[in-house]
Amino acid sequence: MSRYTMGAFALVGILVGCGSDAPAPSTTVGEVVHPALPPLPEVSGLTPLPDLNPDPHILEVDLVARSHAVQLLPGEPTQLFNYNDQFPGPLLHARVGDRVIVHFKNELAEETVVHWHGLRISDQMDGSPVIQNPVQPGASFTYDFVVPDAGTFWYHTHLHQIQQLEYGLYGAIVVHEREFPVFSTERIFVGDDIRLRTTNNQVSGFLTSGPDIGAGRVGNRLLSNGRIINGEGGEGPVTFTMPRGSIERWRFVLATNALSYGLRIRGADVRVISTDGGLLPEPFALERVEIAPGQRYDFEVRPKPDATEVVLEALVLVLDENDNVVEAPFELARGTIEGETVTAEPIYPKVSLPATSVEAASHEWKLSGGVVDGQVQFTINGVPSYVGEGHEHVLLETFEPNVPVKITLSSNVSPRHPFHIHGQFFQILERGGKPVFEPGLRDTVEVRGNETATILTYFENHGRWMVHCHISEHSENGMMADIQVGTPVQAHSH
Ligand SMILES: [Cu+2]
Repeated sequence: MSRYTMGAFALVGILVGCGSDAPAPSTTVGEVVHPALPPLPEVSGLTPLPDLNPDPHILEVDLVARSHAVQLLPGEPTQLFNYNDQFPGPLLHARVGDRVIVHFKNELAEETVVHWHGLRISDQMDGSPVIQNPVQPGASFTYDFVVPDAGTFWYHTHLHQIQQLEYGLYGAIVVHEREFPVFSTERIFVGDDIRLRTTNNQVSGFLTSGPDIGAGRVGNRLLSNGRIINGEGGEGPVTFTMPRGSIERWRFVLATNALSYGLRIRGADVRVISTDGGLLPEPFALERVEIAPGQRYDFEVRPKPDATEVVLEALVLVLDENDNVVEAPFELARGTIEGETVTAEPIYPKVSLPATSVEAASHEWKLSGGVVDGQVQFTINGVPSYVGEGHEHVLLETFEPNVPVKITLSSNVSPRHPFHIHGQFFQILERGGKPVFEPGLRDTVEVRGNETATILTYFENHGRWMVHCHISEHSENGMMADIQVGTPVQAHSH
């Protein structure tokens, strides 16, 4: 057996989740030796997709969207839309520079597309319903791209997102650095919420007005890796054991329609090591972070010497018994300390971010909304873009590639707009005109009501890209447009 094939073999073994602690053999291609990807333990339903391709630099998978019944609560199973009958969808695990081929089949009774959130790939593969014909019921589409950046990402539907995302069409993506820091264990958690009928456990009806449209749909149940963690009958947090002395990497993706919350890890010394766009130049310690729909964080987690458990909590605004809005903690994941180990310090690769102290043209994107002809309509710079069944987006602006641009986003309606720019990363510089400490690359920034947020981006990735609020109820009611970076390419993949 050639060393090449052996490498592939090792990769496949890891992807199917072999639980061995022994170091996996390295992958050798020509003269370049890549250490094998670290195993990601199966954490309550996040099963990596088996790789159909023996080439260690190609991840080739089958992905099917279809209706799927999940036992979320005692009694009737909940009818969802899922990828490969998994909730969340299967984990995609690759290394930066790998080619990813996804043979996607739509077995839903309605059209859909798949968007690879945060991956700076070609716009032809981004899942834009403007560029790609939506995948009709029974039809297939092959997504084929090279992953350019390491980090924690996710994939999800980008059509009829109010319903399809609520019904569970999402999954996580882990892309490892070429020289990745080695931890005792890596774990990944995906947060979500869902609104279920109390009578029969089914996803409750979608309202076309009122708070659901105004602030976005918020659930009555919180989910962690597809498990209900609050209220009666839920499975509770994801649980596992971790030895004292371990140093773990915990990745987190927020896949809600609209709910933002705080994240806190108790019982450990914690540093934020990565944001949407990958590792930070300098990890930092913080009591808690705020996370908005679409965003990601990676944490370095070291159990405190006297801790008996390490708990990941969502800090969510709820109504107390006197109808006051208060913040309450909900356990997403709980590691019980068991045994002891000695862990080598993880070695982080050198990371430098694009310069922010630069001359840059200033642009303004005003996020707004109101009632037009009895219909709630959201707008960017006064223009609603995505309304009803049409798949056309207004072209908001054209940018030169690789030129720094400052964009000040402002919101005069709604509590918040987590604003997502496809195919690009940016850095958050200011809020309300004042510098803020929100380090790292982002693809989504939460713009709070009556506040401005100023970002800086270099628009490094050519193409036509969607820009939109990640609250599905806002994007699908107008707060979604396209930008063009560089010269448009005439030939589309229609
Ligand atoms: Cu919004």
